[in-house]
Amino acid sequence: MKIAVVGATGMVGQVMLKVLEERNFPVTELIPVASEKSVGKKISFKGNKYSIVSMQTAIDMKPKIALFSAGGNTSLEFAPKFAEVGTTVIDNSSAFRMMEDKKLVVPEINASELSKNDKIIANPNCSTIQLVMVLHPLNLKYNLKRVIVSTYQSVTGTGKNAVDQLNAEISGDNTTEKVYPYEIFKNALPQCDVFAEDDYTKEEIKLMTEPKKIMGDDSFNLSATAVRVPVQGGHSESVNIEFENDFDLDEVRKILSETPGVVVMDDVSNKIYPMPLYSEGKDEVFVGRIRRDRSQPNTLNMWIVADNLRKGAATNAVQIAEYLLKNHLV
Ligand code: 11C
Repeated sequence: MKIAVVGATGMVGQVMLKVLEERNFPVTELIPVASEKSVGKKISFKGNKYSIVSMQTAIDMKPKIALFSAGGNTSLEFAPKFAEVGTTVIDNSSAFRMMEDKKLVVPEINASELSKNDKIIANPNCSTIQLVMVLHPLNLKYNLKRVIVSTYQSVTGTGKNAVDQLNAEISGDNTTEKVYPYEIFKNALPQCDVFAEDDYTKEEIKLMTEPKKIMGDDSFNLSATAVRVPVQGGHSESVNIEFENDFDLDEVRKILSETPGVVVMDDVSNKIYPMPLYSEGKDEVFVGRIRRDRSQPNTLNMWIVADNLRKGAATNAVQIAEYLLKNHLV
């Protein structure tokens, strides 16, 4: 299968290539696409070298699937052009996520909504994906009432320049161009992305809107605070969940440990809990610190960690592609 990866030199694009390779996705021809300044450069994939091409060259080659991770404006301009030549686009930007006629997909939850007519499919925000992987199975059993999520997000979510800023600050170099409004080393920024409505950031708004669309349920309330921390291996989330119905903690652990793609790491007597250092490079969503909220009934607290470049972005996109292939939708 002819596959294009748009944004092939970016942080997510590179992980997409790695995940396609690792999962042995049946790529017969890879079409790596990046900005004009990278055209002609070579990248390696499954032992072969491929030249980076321009967007128009890639469109003319009519790939079956294009995995996009090149920013919202690029997606808005070029995803429809790929769709016009028959390519199915799986887009990692926020451009199409909340459009009514576009599907927003986490395969473990709602891939069955997909049909052959979906030519542009949206991949959710990274912090959303790890949250819904845990919320969804619990919602089916206990019925969500209200969720409060506070995130601790890796600098890799911002991109290469943010990783460079952190590493420069760690090494004492304060001359590197700053991506964030403040230093990130030895700091925590209560701002991920720009401020938007009602003094929430765009990241917080994504966290409060995308889960309802993916889960097909807007009957519960969601409130989010997103914080950037000097961490690289993944995003962490402290989540407080109030249910309509009461639960049993052992049953919660059992439900989550039986959920494909979720791993329970919850043994505090042995100091076992998820951490970004552990999740880095892994495809699963890790959950621990599962405990009752003592302040009110039917409520629990938990800690969710995942590699934001993997399940939060590249792996989820490749899983969508795998589903399309398996179900003859491309
Ligand atoms: C962050 N979640 O960590 C963002 C990165 O809408 O896909 C991904 C932004 C998006 O800042």
